[in-house]
Amino acid sequence: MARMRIERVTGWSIHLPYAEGSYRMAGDRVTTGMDAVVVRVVADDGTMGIGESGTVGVTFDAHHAAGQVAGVTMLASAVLGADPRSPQAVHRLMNAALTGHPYAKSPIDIAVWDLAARAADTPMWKLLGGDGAEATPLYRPVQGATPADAAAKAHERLNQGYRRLQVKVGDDPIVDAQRVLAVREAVGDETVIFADANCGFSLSAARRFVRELGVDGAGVFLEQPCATLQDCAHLRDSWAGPMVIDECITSLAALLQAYEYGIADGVTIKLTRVGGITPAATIRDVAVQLGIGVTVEDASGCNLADTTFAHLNASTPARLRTHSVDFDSWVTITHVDGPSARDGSFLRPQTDAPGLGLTLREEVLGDPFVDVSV
Ligand code: 0XW
Ligand code: MG
Repeated sequence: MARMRIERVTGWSIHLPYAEGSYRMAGDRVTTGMDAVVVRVVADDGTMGIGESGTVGVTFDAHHAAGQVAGVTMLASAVLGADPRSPQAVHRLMNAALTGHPYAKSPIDIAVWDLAARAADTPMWKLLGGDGAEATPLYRPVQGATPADAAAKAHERLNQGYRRLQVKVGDDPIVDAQRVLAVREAVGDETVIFADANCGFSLSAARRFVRELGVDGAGVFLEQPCATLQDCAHLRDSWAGPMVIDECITSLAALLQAYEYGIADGVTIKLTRVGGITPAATIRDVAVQLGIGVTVEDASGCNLADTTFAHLNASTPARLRTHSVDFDSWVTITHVDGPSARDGSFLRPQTDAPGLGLTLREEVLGDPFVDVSV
């Protein structure tokens, strides 16, 4: 087989403003948009791949947008000349060039996977081991200062077509519980509710919160109640319901630790947090072997990111595929051409085109911050 090599790497950064103006997580972490980095990798035969990865501000994950730009600039040169048909080999090259900094590796890794799938003339879900272009349910966060606000927002989300809600909690445990109960009352028992504290509760506040929910816990999934796996594990004494770990899933070792503690009923794997598709697929595959429900998503992006989630989740066995996010509905900018990954209340790979099946709108992205070639 003739050798193929990466001949050019280009990177852009873009700010994606929210259509709804702002987004709030526990602890008054308010953002008005998300920052993303978009990478295009081109091989010597002209085959290209694209990837998007970003953050929802510096107070969510250990991820700094300026650091991502610096890291991608450095790694772009490191991967020149590598064969993109082995994304794992390219990822090893990046690890040899730079320790840590998964957020710098992620957009390059995603672009290399897209290129590899295009070179293999296959949609990405197939390269990742999926059974078909299967659908993943969507969820959407619900915020609101008061229980009545939250209930009204929940109705709005249902009207927007979402059937799964992520109610933001993690501040005052009593008010938060009242908000969750108001949403449950408003949407009925059929709607899946995740109560996501985004690490915001101390252990004692989390204990108070679950007590206020009542004996049946309002039928909710509790997402990342406390900041550490240890505190989430201590909460097990007071919470027998399902627990989902998000922010703490930084690596395969973290997944195994969460499993060991008995708190990983579900996990959320964020591509940028772990370093792209290569590590995410390993963590996902181990989670599946352990019988853990899996969400693959990220902290930022538009339709390029959503389409990546659609393919990753489509390649997760249906019985353990949880839900994912459609950032394209959150933001006012689209920097790719191609079909939306959103299909009503689901995400789904939309074409049989190889790779992710999308192309960049360079006129929206503007000038690149890095553009290197051999
Ligand atoms: C809902 N999200 C995907 C959006 C933000 O990036 C954080 C994340 C979450 O689970 O909180
Ligand atoms: Mg979360």
